[in-house]
Amino acid sequence: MSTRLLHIADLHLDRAFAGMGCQGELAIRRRLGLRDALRRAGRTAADQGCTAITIGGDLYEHDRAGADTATFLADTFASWSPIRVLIAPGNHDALLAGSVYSRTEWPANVHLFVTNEMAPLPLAEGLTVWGLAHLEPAWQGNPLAGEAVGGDGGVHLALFHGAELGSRPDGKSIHGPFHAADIREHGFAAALSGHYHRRRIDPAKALLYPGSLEPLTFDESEPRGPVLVTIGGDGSVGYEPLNDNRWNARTAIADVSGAHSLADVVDAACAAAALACAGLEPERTMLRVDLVGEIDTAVSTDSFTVETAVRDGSGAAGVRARDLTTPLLGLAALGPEGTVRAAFARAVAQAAATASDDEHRRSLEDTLRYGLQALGGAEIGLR
Ligand SMILES: [Mn+2]
Repeated sequence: MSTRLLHIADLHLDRAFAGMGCQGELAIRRRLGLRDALRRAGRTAADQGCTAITIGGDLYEHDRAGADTATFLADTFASWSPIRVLIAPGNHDALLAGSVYSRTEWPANVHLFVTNEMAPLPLAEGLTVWGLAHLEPAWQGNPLAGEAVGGDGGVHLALFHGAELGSRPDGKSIHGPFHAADIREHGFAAALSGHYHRRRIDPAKALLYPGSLEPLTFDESEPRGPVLVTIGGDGSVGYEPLNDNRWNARTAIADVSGAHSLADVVDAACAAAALACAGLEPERTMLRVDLVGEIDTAVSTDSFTVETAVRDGSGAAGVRARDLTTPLLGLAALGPEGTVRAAFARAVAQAAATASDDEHRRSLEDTLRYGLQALGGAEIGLR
């Protein structure tokens, strides 16, 4: 007899999406899209005959979630009954006094883990899910610090929000640090985790990160969706990723080397955007356009113009342009000897060549870039 669970994490309900450049209507559509993703997870769990949906934290964002989100969650979870809902709060939805978790009356099928040490919940014959909660956003405890479990036999799963230290992406915060080797060592057949937004299914280490259900930044590629976890009668654990995202995030690289005018820059950006969005529904696509290459400093790369043109050309719901170009510094680009422009460029370039450290050198490169743009009469957009 096997048991099925549907595992999700990092939904981030009520997210502002300001980091993706979303405002107004688009930000609202993205937030409604997160609610839709949760509802679809419930339908999937019912279709797949799941005993429970497990949520590995960051279900919502505490700073933005209010009474309406609480009601939405309580009603949605109640509609999933008799499927059980197991929740292990994370850093964005920490179990604080006055939080959505604390002040909501949850339906009987919801089980909230409320201590920052693993507590057991018997789920089925011979199957126990252990979970914990982040009680404050900055909690740095090790979720697997407690005693080993399972001395009495049976299958034991861990459900928590935490940062596996062997696979931490650059710059990702360390909330609830742990080592993958401790999962099995502590008697768990699997760790159903949350925190990293990229899907990671690692049967060898018994570690699962489902990733966020929809892309939350431009770097969050697809596919995305819940992961179906099947616990066999023999204690084996199987993982089946489901692809269910409705939104897409893409980055288009536009090489604008040799552009003579903003029109050339716009053309290159639109061509790259069309390639990157091929086959996607534009009205649910978030597109970042990176402008790269060496460009004459007299040519404007105005981001707002590029974004407007790309949005118009591709129909993408959201467009963000990044100027990653470097100034073209050939003699022809600097103009004739004896001009202020050439004298300025040579002086700064020489200083940059002999700069004592990287920070100073980068600062001089910015000086050169903005200075030449100003002398060339171009619109200067800060990067
Ligand atoms: Mn998260």
